[in-house]
Amino acid sequence: MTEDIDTRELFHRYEGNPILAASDFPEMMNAAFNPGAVMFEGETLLLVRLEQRSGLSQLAVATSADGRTGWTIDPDRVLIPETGSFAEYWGIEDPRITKVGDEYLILYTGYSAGGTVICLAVTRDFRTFDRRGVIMSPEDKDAALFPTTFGGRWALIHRPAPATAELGSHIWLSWSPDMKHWGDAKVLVPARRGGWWDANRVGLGPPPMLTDQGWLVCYHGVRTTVSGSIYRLGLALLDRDHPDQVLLRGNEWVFGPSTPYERSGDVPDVVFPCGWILREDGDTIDMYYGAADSTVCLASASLADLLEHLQRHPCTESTDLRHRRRASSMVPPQVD
Ligand code: BMA
Repeated sequence: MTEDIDTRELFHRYEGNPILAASDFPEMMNAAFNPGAVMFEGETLLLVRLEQRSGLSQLAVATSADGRTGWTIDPDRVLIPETGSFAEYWGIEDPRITKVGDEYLILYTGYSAGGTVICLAVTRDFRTFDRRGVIMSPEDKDAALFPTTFGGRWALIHRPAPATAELGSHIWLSWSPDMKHWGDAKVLVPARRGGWWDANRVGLGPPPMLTDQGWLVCYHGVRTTVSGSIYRLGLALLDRDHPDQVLLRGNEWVFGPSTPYERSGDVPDVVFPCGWILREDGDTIDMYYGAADSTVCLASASLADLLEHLQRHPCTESTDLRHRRRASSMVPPQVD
């Protein structure tokens, strides 16, 4: 860690970005992006969202010894939308992977004909996947599990969407005794309002990462502009034993689209990570993200830097939802 943390970027892009594109996969695909990431059998394993030319997505495995180069793609290691499934009717997207014992729990978005749902599949080898079905009904997405229970209960971070967009889409945390029945839900990270970079819509990025200060959370915030949305990333820290308590939330975004491969593509101005890996030095975080809904990229950061940044730039805005009604009544009327 160096002194000038406030005057330099926290994340450093890999110079070989993008590390994977649709053309790296055997079948004709439109795009490869938004990968989950985990260490598996000593290698970096990405579960990549592959969007077919039909527009529907599936998930495919890519592995690499150094997490940067020499990706191996085995065409048999895929999770494809279940035939006849209502929940996966229009494909499956954006997996987040949590290792629990010998099992890898994959939460992904099912694009159902009734809206987006959160689905769970369990694997030990990333060859066969045991589908456990829908765990959150529409509209919900951007979900991950913690790798441990808290007082005998599992915790889930997710992002339901309200019927009225004006109310904002916030990150929630729900509890379950058995990973099937979820409740006791509470807003964890509300979207801010007004001119904030994370106004109106936020969602979890990779699964929470345990640090000596608590659970580090990376989330995306969406800024809506006259020329489209900008997806950027921010940080929060949750209490180690009570993950429904937010210890810190950053004020500023820490990573946003700036390179040509992030600023142009199928959906311009999007960085969207679903996985990160803490390397063996205990400090280097490799974050794998989708760039512009088109390719898979890598950016790395120092864990100590991220935690220090959070301490130095805590949230200054009241995100107490009880203030939202007044805040929203202050929103000027839309003008065409
Ligand atoms: C979100 C998700 C992501 C996507 C992003 C930008 O709502 O659907 O899969 O990368 O929008 O298009």
